[in-house]
Amino acid sequence: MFRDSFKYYKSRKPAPDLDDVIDLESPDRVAVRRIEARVTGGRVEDDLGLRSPRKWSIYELLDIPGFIFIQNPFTPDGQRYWITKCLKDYSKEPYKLNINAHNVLDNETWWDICFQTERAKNLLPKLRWATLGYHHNWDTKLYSENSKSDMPAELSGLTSVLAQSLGFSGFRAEAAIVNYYRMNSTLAGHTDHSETNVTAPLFSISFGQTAVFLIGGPRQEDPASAVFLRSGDVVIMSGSSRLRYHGVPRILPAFKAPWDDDCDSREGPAYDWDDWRKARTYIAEARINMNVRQVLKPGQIVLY
Ligand SMILES: O=C(O)CCC(=O)C(=O)O
Repeated sequence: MFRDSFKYYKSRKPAPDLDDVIDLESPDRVAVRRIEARVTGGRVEDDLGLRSPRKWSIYELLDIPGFIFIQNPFTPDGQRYWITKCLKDYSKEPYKLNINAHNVLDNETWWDICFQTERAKNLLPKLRWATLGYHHNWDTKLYSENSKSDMPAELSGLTSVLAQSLGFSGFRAEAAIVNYYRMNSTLAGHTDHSETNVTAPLFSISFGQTAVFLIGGPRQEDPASAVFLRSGDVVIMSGSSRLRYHGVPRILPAFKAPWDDDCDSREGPAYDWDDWRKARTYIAEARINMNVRQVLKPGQIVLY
């Protein structure tokens, strides 16, 4: 049952045995179908901080049809670029943040306070989520035409390239949740069913420390499998996996830090090195997940 597995992996005393967690760094120990990326070709991958799709390792879990995993397709510069974006640009207007409700920002941004003032200690761990595009309403679980911002072009571009590489034509990024996790954070089990379109795939992109990601079945009663998600890993919930229960019972210290690696690529996305130095201190003890969805059906222009 999902709830029992969640409790098991969340427990500190006793700590869980991680031997059964699916580790796609050792894909031979897991029942998978390997997928070749469709190569779109072009410079667009460089600009988005992606390696050439020819080099991606992509697997579909046979026991969870439609659950597709791309093992870190990002260059080290790509990791630094996206981590900095999430912390500096996606944590301010016009996007919505959980901390807006706390009235702690007075014409300042979370980034400015946390990385340029002494007030960081209190506020830094308080950022838990940002919503971009159609803002997810956590109470009603509904989207509304009256509550939306533009989607950042680079994030739409990233998910378009990922979608095209996997043969999902026509994917439109219309809503995103950026989840910010500290080492003791968890995300309770849920299904993502607020979108009018639950047939389009959902893209989940992780950076920083490692998550134990738990995925069950369509019902709470179904058993769940745990999967390690490491920095750069991309999960696509498509087909029948799109509406399965999932959550994050545990964050673990990463044993590798690909965001610190040197880059061998010629051109990458632009980010400010000084900003990265600040973002790096955050990600040393945190995980970020960008969760991107299509909301509308093909041809649909507005929600109602
Ligand atoms: O952090 C993750 O890997 C999952 C996030 C998620 O499930 C969500 O935003 O709905």
